[in-house]
Amino acid sequence: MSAVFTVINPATALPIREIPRASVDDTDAAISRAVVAQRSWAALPPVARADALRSFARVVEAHVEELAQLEVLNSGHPIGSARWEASHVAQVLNFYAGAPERLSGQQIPVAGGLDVTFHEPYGVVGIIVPWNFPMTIASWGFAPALAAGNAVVLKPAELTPLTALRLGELALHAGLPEGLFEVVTGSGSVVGQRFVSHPDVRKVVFTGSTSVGTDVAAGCARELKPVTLELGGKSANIVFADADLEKAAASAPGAVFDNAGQDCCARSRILVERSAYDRFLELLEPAVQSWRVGDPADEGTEMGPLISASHRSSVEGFLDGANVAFRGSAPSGDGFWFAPTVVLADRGDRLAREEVFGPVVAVLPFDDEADAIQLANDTIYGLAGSIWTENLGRAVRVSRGVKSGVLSVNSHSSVRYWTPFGGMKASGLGRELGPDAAEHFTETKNVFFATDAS
Ligand code: TAP
Repeated sequence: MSAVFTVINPATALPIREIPRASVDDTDAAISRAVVAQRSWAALPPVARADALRSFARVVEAHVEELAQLEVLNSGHPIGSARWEASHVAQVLNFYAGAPERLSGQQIPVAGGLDVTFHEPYGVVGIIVPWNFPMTIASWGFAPALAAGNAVVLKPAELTPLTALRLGELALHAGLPEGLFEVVTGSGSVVGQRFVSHPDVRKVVFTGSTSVGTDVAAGCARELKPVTLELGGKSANIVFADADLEKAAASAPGAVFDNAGQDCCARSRILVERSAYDRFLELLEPAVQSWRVGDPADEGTEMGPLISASHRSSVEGFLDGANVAFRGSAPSGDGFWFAPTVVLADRGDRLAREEVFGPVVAVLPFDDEADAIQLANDTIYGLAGSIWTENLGRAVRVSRGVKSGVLSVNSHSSVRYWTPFGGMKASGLGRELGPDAAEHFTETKNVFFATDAS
């Protein structure tokens, strides 16, 4: 394996720059620096850690445009989305800057003394992130982990390391101690695996495919190391005939084609009640055709290219033998372009069950409420989903019946940093974000102080 790898601009297929590929020794050195830095970080007064994270947030805020432009270049994200992502990192840091002073333990009544609990940091936390949302997903791990008194070693995906590297520099610029937040670039099989096997990495946060996540979890089990997994999805957008069909159809392209469908929460199955099926498709077609695909640097663009040539081939493979209803448009020429595609699928079809991770959506009819729930749950995944209905009781029943970690009714929202996020079944283990995330980066210690005089 070469000591460097070349980062490519997915909108042009041109090289951007070469990035070092860390060896096991390089990774071990980063972990050793993190071990040292963590001891002093955890010993700081909570207010000092809070101040340092607020300062990091301010520096990120001041660099939103630079980070956004890097993401446009490296990931092909539309500039509007990339700005949102960079601002989101600052907001996540600000939110968890409130955590150090709120990590209260308990006082538990015990005869003959005083029993109290402490939230102790794990030590060094290893965070492995994918290429689809490089900086936001990283921040969901590093902000609460740092807030709880841990050091972080972060491995970005080889395809998209640029914003993570810049965040590492900005952390130092903000005054975070050397070694506390180490960004280690390189391959998953070397750097990522070393996070799993190294005895000083005491917790792993992995976001990526279900197959690699399963291996990471198995490796962590061998080391008796806790792991959080955020994995794949095949989320359902369930549209009942009593819904506001215009609104449901107008919002459906954004729910699946955002980030070119390379979104674990993509509503890549649209399930429509049979009596509204034809009308819904009529409304969906113009919405898909007006979805703006093009140069990610252009302010009006809603969708950029796919991340790589090989990923485009994999997405294309899903269209073999598929019943394509209609497609949107995409630029031709260099870059890994793929037009948004709507497919009419049957229940057993690969497109109805497997994650595409591209701008392809399968539309399926259902008969009634029970059938909708059964169909929504007919996948190994359980990450996100949406329910469109004007019937409140039905909205409650269906949202309780669908086995997914993150659902929204009459909207497609998935991620708010102050609410919990994560999947059921093959979509993951554990939760990120929300009010409890910092606590998830601690172990509870119980201490009994005897007070009896004798
Ligand atoms: P993966 O191939 O699983 O890669 C994810 C990360 O794991 C990358 O940094 C990768 O490194 C690293 N990795 C690869 N092999 C590894 C190993 N043996 N040990 C440790 N780390 C290893 O996924 P992807 O193709 O990048 O991302 C797409 C998948 O991620 C989709 O299934 C998607 O649904 C899922 N995803 C889920 C979520 C949430 S929040 N649930 C969010 C985003 C994406 P390199 O590739 O750099 O070598």
